[in-house]
Amino acid sequence: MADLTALTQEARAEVAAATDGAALESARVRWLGKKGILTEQLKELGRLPATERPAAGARINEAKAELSEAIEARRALLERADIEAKLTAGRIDVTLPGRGAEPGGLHPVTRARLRIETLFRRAGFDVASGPEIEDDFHNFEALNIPKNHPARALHDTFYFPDGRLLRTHTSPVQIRSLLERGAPLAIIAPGRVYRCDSDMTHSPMFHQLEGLVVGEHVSFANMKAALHGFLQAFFERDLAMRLRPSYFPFTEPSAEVDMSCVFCGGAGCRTCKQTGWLEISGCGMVHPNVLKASGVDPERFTGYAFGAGIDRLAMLRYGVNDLRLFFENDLRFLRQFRAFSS
Ligand code: 2U9
Repeated sequence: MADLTALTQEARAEVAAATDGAALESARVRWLGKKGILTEQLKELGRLPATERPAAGARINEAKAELSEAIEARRALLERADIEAKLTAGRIDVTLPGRGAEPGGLHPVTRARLRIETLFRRAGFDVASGPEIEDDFHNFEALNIPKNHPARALHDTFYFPDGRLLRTHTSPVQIRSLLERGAPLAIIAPGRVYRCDSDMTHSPMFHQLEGLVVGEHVSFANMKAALHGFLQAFFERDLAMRLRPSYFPFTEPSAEVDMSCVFCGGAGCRTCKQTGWLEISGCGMVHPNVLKASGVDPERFTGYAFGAGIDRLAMLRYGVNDLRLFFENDLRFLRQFRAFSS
């Protein structure tokens, strides 16, 4: 029989020299396979005297077991090294700057609306909302605009085949609030409104802010102070404000609200058409018919209401000269508002 110790040493050296799984496997087959060198040794046992066979067989099996263990240990080592190599090659450098991580920002109209909501909340108003698809009663009838009233023609209403409509103002929100909550109450209703009208200064969808205060001693003077206070807070400056007589079916008396031009301070410029004034809102004392339709006793309660365009407020605050820019969603335009807080 061959020298088992020498054979085992040679086999171990081969295993130790294997640098990948394939080399290791071929070493295993060469030494421990069916026709492997150590396996062949077992077949030689028959040539030994019977008394030596058991001891010799045991030594061969021991050598086979040791080699098998060495092969498995080497396999585990190579596999670990392989995983380490893969991890090193695929390592992600978390300190590298990110790619394309552009922060988003709120739309300027949203910023203006949030700013308006904050200021009115601070003054004790609740923020109310309601459906954009309305019925004739909440959008017109309850607001003292009966069928065939000329004011309906001014509203350019989008109708659905079933008679429902896209609200033309946020006034129906306030009718619903009055019907649900009753008086006294102080709310603003900001939101989208729709009119079948589109040109340089009109969009078929725009954003309105309306406000309503109903109580036992609510006066025209209260309204004037609230509106002036709001405009000064919104534009963060001292502004002059004036009221001009006007007409709305849902308020009596009614007025248009002008403020001194935010661009020229009243001296006269292109934006204010050299008048020094900008038309910014409409307002008035809630018509008794409107209070009645909302279940409020007009003998006991009075109220004021106002309406303004949020888009226009945003244009004036941020210096935007074309309403359509708000609706095109051109990123080059929108990006300019990222830095504003509100
Ligand atoms: C109730 C009672 C009264 C809401 C009012 C205006 C005056 C007004 C326009 C301004 C520019 C609409 O955005 S705009 O086109 N609105 O002038 N709106 S008073 O009056 C109400 C609302 C609800 C229950």
